[in-house]
Amino acid sequence: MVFHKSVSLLTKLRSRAVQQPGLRNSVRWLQVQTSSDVKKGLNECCGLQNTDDLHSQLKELIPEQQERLKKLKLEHGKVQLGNITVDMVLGGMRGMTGLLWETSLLDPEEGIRFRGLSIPECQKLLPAAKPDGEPLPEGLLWLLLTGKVPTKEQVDALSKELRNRATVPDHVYKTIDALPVTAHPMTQFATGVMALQVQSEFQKAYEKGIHKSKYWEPTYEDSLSLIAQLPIVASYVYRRIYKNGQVIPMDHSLDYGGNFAHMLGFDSPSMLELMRLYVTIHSDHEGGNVSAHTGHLVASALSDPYLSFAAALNGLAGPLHGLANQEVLLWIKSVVEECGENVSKEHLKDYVWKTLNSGKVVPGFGHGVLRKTDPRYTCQREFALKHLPDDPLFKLVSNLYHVVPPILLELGKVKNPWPNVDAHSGVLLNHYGLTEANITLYSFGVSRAIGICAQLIWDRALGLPLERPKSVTMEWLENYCKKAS
Ligand code: NMX
Ligand code: MLT
Repeated sequence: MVFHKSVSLLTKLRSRAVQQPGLRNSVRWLQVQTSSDVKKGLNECCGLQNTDDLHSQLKELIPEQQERLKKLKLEHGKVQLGNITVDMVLGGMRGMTGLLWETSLLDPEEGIRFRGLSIPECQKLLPAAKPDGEPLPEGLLWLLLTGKVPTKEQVDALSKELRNRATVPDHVYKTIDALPVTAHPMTQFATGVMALQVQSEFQKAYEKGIHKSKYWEPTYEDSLSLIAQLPIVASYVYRRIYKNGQVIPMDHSLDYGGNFAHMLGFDSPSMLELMRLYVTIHSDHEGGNVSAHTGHLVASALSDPYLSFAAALNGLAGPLHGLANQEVLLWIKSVVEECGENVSKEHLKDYVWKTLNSGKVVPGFGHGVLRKTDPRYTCQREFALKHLPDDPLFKLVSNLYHVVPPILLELGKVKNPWPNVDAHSGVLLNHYGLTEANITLYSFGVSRAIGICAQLIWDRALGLPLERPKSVTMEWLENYCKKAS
């Protein structure tokens, strides 16, 4: 039954793609996976044993992808991808193509595609906890790692595996407890991740002299354990700070996203669905964003997944990156405090100008790559329209969509005036009771591990080298430009 359903879905998507060029990427990817779907379908029909677990699938895929990379280097290694300008060097490397990142690709106009699939396609194709429900993040992890849409059975098995790996050693809690309860939640979270590092299989294997061709295996072990343990550490920090340390144990009948909401203390079915969506859409945003790039850079020195991800979390904690979701919620609450919930568009405009004139950015708007509304914003808006259409803060977010972009355009320097993912997330979590603004940040952190770790496993499988770009001084640039002119 599952097999027939997925074959008809694949057929539908393929025929749509013939008419929509934007879908061609997904289709190329769908064609690649058809043979293994057929094999799986046959196995199911004939009652053969299913050896399609995540680890075995990766093992099968790795040699193929290693060959692909080798061929790419050999045949096209000298092809130019563009010119590096002085502006790029001085402008945070914006627009400079310089990283290999397999799990996702960001189009400035269309937004993110996870292994070729857009967010709406993921919502349609990835298994959910209930009919027409939001995608399960475990399914996205599978997709990012293998490039294949998993079946519900595969996702359930992965959920179970993650639950089995979700035991956090006692010393981790003790390490967090050594910090004052007033320490920034992200400091407590990242400290917890560093304490988890003690268990790194990669580090142990490296010390024993593991051959480089096998690096990916302990990286896979560490990555899955880290992903499994993060919701426990994040919810421990939350409950320590805000709920007198009353910890809620994991529910072994729940999936990954559902359990995260449950351990934070929120059990309403809509909140569970929100958390599944939240974790899915924040997981990966190609390789150049600060957290992903940091994780990748640190890992390129053969630091293990715990060390690499802790570094990524510290990047995520900056207000221009992940902390923007906290800034948005605080900013929206400050609007309500000053102007009331039913603030008019005119007052809202004044408030936006006041923010800009005090030398601050309007949080939740703009992007380093995107040039249109972030599809992660759009899908959160659709969630709000379905589940909380009358929430006053949601209405405020909707009004901001009309008020902020023209003002940012008026500034004349902002390249993208449209809202990004962070413009919406805090208000949704707030609706279900997660009112403490900085919790939105750890949820982002839990989710981002899925993308960073999936790529890190591929970094090791493909043997990607130490990352070490060349830097220059202003004097060097001045001399170079003089000679060039
Ligand atoms: N409000 C005010 N000014 C802005 C904004 C904004 N929302 N966005 C860009 N600008 C300014 C920017 O500060 C820069 O000014 P200056 O030249 O004086 O330094 C100018 O416009 C040009 O910046 P851009 O090239 O458009 O943007 P850039 O790629 O440098 O930065 C962001 C991208 C995301 C850092 C920037 O848009 C921003 O600060 N947005 C608000 C913070 C935010 O929402 N961050 C979350 C990003 C998504 N995430 O989850 O990580
Ligand atoms: C992200 O999700 O990492 C942000 O949108 C920032 C980015 O992509 O640069």
